[in-house]
Amino acid sequence: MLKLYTSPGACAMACDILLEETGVPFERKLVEFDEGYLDSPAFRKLNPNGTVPTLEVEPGLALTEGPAILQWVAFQKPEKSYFPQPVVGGKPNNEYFRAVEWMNFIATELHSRAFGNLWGADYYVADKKSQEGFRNVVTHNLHEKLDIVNKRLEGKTYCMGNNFTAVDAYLFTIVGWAKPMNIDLTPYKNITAFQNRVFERPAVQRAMKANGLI
Ligand SMILES: N[C@@H](CCC(=O)N[C@@H](CS)C(=O)NCC(=O)O)C(=O)O
Repeated sequence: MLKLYTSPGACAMACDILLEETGVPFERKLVEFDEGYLDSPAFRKLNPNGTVPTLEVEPGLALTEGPAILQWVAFQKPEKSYFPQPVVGGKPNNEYFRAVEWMNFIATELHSRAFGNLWGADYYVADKKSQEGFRNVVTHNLHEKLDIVNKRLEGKTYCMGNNFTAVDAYLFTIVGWAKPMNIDLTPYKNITAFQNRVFERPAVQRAMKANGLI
């Protein structure tokens, strides 16, 4: 059986949500960052980066990196179109590249450069006073990116249109970090409407419950 290594509230929640959506049976291994599990030799053998999400797709063979895992999970149920097909009629499918574009934007601009730097400010910047300046710059950048996302969601039910996809699972998870980071999302009406819409999905609530988040 598939085994998802995840941690409550982490970026891996996106994979948890999508696995719940697909209905593919999987085992969930919840780990806490401070328990040392991710540094254990056994886990590092699976994922040398020592991060979640990690998806063991067969004994001893693991996939790492959220966007890759999300696409792998989506293609378990191609009929549900959780991710567009890369090639249609022998030609590159523009919708696929639009979805990849979203995934890359979320991974780099929102997940890593914005929220990742906010979470890690104490780690990246040693001096307390400089940390404040760093946080201000990162927060300013985050708001610019949220504005872009808000505009891209205008008139849409989900990121790719009417169909819920892996992109939505990822975006929902990452913008969900606004609350613990005290980032006010109320000016971003399309983002908050999107959050409410995604939260209504039973699979999302199952995943959040299993992680003790609701
Ligand atoms: N580039 C990786 C980043 C994964 C990552 O940084 N995960 C965090 C949780 S959101 C983690 O496992 N951190 C481990 C730790 O802080 O010890 C991906 O997209 O999957």
